[in-house]
Amino acid sequence: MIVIMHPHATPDDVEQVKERLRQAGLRPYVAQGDERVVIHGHGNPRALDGQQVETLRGVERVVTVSRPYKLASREFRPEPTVVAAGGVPFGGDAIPIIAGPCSVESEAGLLEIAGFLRRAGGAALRGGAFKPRTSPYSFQGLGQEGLRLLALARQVTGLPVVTEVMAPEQVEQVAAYADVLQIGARNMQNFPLLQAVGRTRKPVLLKRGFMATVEEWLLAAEYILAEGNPHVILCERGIRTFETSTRNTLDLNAVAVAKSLTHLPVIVDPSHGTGHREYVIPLARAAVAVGADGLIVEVHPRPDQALSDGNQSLDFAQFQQLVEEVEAVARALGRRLFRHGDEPGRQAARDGTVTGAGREGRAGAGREGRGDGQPGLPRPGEPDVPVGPAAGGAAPSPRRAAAGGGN
Ligand SMILES: [Mn+2]
Repeated sequence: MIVIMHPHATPDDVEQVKERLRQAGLRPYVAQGDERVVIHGHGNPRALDGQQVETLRGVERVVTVSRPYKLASREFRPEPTVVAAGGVPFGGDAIPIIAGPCSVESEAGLLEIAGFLRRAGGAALRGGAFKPRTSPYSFQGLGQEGLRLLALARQVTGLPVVTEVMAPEQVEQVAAYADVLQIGARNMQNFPLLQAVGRTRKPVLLKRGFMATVEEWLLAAEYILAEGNPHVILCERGIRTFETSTRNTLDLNAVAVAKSLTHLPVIVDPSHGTGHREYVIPLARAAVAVGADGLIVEVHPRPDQALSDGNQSLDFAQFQQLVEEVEAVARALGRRLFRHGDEPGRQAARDGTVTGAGREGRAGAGREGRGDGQPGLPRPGEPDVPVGPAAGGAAPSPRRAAAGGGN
């Protein structure tokens, strides 16, 4: 049972509800959001009549959620959540495409890609600074320098930045640069990491583990939501099956299933989902057709020289083709591609979002936090964090440009 309190409910009102839940044998768990308190009563859902609880002072409504994930469920929040990531809405009518190299390799290369994407219809820039590689001998990423280059690319192009965080102790560092914190497939059940990103207010891109069920994926999202961060975007990226002709089997079933079970936006990664560039465009079309709220694809100007995942990276011409074809599918379904430069007021009005807090802020799922209500990071809720002093005025770095290799 989930009890959503009025924004003006007093601490006494909250205490009274907790006591009532305890009397019924339920364990109360208080989530303190920015606007209101939400109390979960864990235990037998039939132990207490929700209508009785609704009559208590300060209670706005009571929701009985039968799913193991509560805050992520459609039962809790029937309407779709729109997550605004650096000004780009995920979960509305518009379909954003996140694109970029697998790894950040060099300044010149990253700026070349970002500039192209901005012109070609990319909504956000992806790029790994910290890379989880299957082999310890594979390229591990540029780390801090990669973060700096991503922030520089954002400054130059205006594209928000999506990058992976691999460990709880990295969250503060990555959150200082990124607009979206990516949790990779291998970390989907790294629960301390999920909690750490949950304590920020940065949008989180949660990739599905390649051996995780949809329910496990949604429970992973629940870890983030339960810490008070409502800005979760789910990403299907392929699962491991007996099939060997593709790197993974892109599970588009899961997109349809997840969309019916959760209010969170669901996007698709056809690059890792297939592992071969010739299949990326067809599966991108299919993803949009099945109802995905966005795409994330790997793009590299010279895929044969990429330091990681060159096989599945599109070149620039292929990315343009993807945009055209996906746009046609979106239009056939009454949706459209998100493009920067669409007049912002109109875009926001159509999507029902004005700012990151706009649409989510209104309803229950948007604003719960943990009982302690402590934001984990110094700058919660800021959609954009400047390049920062570490960038040293964003001066070009010849050292890195030279060391970058592939680019
Ligand atoms: Mn990759």
